[in-house]
Amino acid sequence: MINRRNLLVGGALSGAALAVTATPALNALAGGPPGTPGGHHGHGPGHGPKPKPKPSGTPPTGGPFRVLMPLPPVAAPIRTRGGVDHYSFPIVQTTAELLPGVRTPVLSYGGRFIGPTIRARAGRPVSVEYRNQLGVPANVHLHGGHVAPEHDGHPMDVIKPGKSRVYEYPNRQRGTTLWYHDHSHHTEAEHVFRGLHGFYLIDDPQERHLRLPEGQYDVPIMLRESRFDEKGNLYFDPFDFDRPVVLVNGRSQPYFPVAARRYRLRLLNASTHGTLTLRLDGLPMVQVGSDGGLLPKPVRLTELTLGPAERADVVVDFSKRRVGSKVVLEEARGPVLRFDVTREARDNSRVPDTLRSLPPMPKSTVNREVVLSTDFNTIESLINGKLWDPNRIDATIRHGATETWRITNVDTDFGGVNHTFHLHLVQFRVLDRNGRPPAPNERGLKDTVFIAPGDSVRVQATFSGFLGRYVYHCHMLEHSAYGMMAQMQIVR
Ligand SMILES: [Cu+2]
Repeated sequence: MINRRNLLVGGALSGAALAVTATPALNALAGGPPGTPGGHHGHGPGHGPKPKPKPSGTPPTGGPFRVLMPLPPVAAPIRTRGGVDHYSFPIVQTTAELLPGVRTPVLSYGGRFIGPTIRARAGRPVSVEYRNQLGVPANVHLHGGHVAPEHDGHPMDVIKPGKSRVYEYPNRQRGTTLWYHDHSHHTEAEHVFRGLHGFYLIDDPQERHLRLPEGQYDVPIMLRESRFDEKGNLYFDPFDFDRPVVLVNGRSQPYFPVAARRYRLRLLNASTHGTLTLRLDGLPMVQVGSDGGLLPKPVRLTELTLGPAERADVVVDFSKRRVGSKVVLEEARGPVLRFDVTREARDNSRVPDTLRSLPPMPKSTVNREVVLSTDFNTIESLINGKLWDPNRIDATIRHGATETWRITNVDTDFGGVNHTFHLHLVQFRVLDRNGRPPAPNERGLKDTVFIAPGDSVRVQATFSGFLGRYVYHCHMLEHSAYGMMAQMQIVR
């Protein structure tokens, strides 16, 4: 693991030239990848190296529903000056109790497996200093944030060991559930897997009149797949596609006491690879928000699928169950979280029939095609047939232009490879999926969209606010690490 990690980091440090050829080089150096880079059921072309053995033995998860689901603490600004809230966190290796009684080595923002939650307010800027105390480069991307390129955590723009860096976030966007995570090229998947992630919530005073549940009834929940060895260490292999443990706010199968009333649950899939499909024991999940904030109208769901990096704010009314009831959130892998209805409580919240109107979409002046594919011979992940090259601009976009992008996943071989497409800088609208209108819960603003094998999804966005270079990529971070990333330049 250490060797592979050093090699991965070496790749990032060697910069541009290596980045183009890094994937095969890296594979050879690392002893080769076991199998295909994305198929849940795929077996690859058959001539690849043997799979790396997975840890044998059972990790000490402690059994279901024995530990409380923690809430990642909300950070307090270290100072507030000129209407800007300033924060400062180390990026540091530490241990965390992910499994009961076990200290697992993790990477962290601010000393916690799930970094401190930043609660920002729409229109009020935030600045965060990160001090890199790891022995390797790292950085920070505010996922879904509308920020200047120098503050976006470009994959080649890293914080060197021992250095620090201030990121500025203007928060000129509507209220929503964002998150922050590492984006250092070649190491992003492992860094995020080992804990470089946290919530960044934007509260919007304009939304208070809606009376959605708030305060202690507004609960961020980070779900993410993991694999542990029998000692309780996190086991990372970029070609591990069926990680069995879903951590919920950093715990395996926790419980969470709730009152018999409405809650707003901010669900985030922070997995580096896995898609999550969730059901709540027959209780409806009323989705009110997605990546870019509130949906136009609430959407009642019995099942919710979240690709990596997608968010869904859902309102659940636990008054539908008697005090003493238990309500289990199930993922396709099994039960992941139990809500225990423990008490009555007053409830002045509601879910209005309309939540907001989205800004009108100007006419698109440019159409682009984005094809996501995997080369099963070289195990390279590609956009429009090309590997990531930080010295290449793949799309030059005029500032203020509205464009329509059609993203197609052509990976239907070997059982199919899922992808999730993420555009930096903007929130987009999903126009259609395979020529049909998007699902009701994809009709808000989004920054990440799930693209199943064979799917073709058209999205529309207006590229304004900042000039400069941003990336777009697959948010299965094992794929972006292996080349499925490209670059746009916003020009005057
Ligand atoms: Cu992908």
